[in-house]
Amino acid sequence: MASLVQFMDLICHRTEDNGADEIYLVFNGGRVWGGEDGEEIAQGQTRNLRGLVLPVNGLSHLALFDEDWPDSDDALGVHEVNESQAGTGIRTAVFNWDDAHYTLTYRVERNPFG
Ligand SMILES: [Ca+2]
Ligand SMILES: [Ca+2]
Repeated sequence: MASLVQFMDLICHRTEDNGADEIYLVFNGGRVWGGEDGEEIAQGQTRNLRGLVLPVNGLSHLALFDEDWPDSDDALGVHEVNESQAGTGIRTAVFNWDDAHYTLTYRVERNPFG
């Protein structure tokens, strides 16, 4: 049975760049938030991701990146989301590679539509 992951608050505790980052979120290999150029975010800022709800079948992978140009983008961390987490309440993904520090809260629920 499939579950749904609902994302909540993405908090930037520390950026990877000097100044603002341009971040985007990748779920199972596809970019799902942040757009082509990334979402500009500074230390101490929060983004509301509650509009982002995605299906989770088995084990899924979430990754946060900082867009850089002309350098290649920086991976800031990966996190596993599992459909078996359904109904276990609010969880926190931590992305802290490259001296960056972001947290993203989310919850997994059983898909009411099957
Ligand atoms: Ca960077
Ligand atoms: Ca950047």
